[in-house]
Amino acid sequence: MKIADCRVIVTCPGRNFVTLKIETDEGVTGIGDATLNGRELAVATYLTEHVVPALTGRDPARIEDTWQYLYKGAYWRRGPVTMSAIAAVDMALWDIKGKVAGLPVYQLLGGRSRDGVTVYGHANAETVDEVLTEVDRYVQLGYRAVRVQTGVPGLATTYGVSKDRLFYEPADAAVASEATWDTASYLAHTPGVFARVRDAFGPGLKLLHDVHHRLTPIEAARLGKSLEPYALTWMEDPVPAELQQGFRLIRQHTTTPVAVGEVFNTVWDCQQLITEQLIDYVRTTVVHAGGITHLRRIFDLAALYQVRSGSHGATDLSPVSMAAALHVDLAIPNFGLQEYMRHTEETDAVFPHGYRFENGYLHPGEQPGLGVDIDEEAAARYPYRPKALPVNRLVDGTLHDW
Ligand code: GCO
Ligand code: MG
Repeated sequence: MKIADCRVIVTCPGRNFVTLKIETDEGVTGIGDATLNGRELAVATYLTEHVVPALTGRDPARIEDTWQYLYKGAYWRRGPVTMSAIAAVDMALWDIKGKVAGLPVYQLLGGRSRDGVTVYGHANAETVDEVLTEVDRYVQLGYRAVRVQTGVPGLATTYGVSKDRLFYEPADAAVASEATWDTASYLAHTPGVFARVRDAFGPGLKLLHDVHHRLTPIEAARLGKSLEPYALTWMEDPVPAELQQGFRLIRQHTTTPVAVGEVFNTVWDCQQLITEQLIDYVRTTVVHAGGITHLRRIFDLAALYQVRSGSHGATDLSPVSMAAALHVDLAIPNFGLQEYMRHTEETDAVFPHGYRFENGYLHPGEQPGLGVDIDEEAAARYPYRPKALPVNRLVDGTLHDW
C-alpha cells in the first residue's frame, strides 16, 4: 500500500480547523487534525508546501519512520507549527492503520485500561452565584469533574468567562482584542469562589481551575496555598512554563496539584517538570505535540514519575484530535483527566464521529481507526475567517501573559 494523495482542508464551521486527509492507492483514507488556534494558515502552508510532496509514494504503515523523517528531516526542530503538522500526518497514519487492521486505534495501543475516559467541563460565569448554577448544570449532565472560572471584580473581561457559556471561544477578532489584568484583585477573589463551590457541592466533585499562565512562581504558590482547603484536583498553568525550574518554588509551598502542558510541543518542554516531579498532570495535546506517537512518549515518561495525563481538549482542537486523544486516554496506564468542551452542531456535522458522552465518561467507540471523518462538502460551505487570540495588559498598559 502507498500514499497516493493528500489534501489540506481548511474550514470554519463557527471556528477555524485545519485537517489533513491522506488517501492510499487502495482507497483507504485517514485524517489528522492540524489546527493551531490563531495561526491556522501557517500549519496549512507548512503541510501543503513542505510535507505533502514528501508523503506521496510512502508506505502508510511506517508510522514511526515517517515521524522521524518529518522531525529529523526538517533539520529545524520542535515548535508548534512543525509539531502540529507532524501530528496531523501521524494521526492520519494511525487512522489508516486501524482501518486496515479493522480495529479501533486504542486496540493497537494496547487495549482498554479503563471503562471510560473521565472528562471535565467548563463552568464559567461573571459572578459566583451564577457559576454555582453553571457547575450544577454540569453535575446534572453527569460530569464528575468541573473547571470553574469567574469574572474578577473590577476587570471588564476575564479569561475563561464567556457570554455563550457552553461554547467558549476567545479568538474573537482578526486583530487581537485587548484585555486588562490585575493580579492582586484576582488573588483576593479566587479563594472565595472555591469556598462557595466546595460548600455547595461537597467533597466528591472534582474541581479544577485554569490560571492561564498569569502569575509569578511566588504568586502561584500563594494561590495554591489559599486553595488548599477546597481540595482542587488541579491548578492549571499557574505560570508561563518556559522556565521549568520556576515550578520548584510553587512546589515548596503548596500541596495543590499542578497541571501544565497545553502549549508544549515535545517531551523536551516538560522533561524537567516530569523528572523532578514538579507537576502532577501533563496536559499536552495530541495535535500540538506531534500526534499519537509523540504524545504516548510523553505520557510514558510521565508514568515513570507518577505524573498523570490531563490532555487539553478545548474547542480549538477539532473532533479529530478529540477522537485521537480518547484512544490514547483509554489505553495508557497513567490517565488522569481529559478536558471536554462541546463543539457546536455545525462542527459536529462537518466532523461526523463515533465518540459519545455517557455518565461523565467519553468513549471513543468501536469503529476501525480513529472513528471520525470529515464531510468535505459540508466543510466547503464554511470558508476560513481570520481570528486571533486576545492579548492582555496590566492596568498600567504593560503587556502581560494572556
Ligand atoms: C484550556 C485552554 C484554552 C486555551 C485555548 C487557546 O485549558 O482549555 O487554556 O482555553 O486558551 O485552547 O486556543
Ligand atoms: Mg488551559
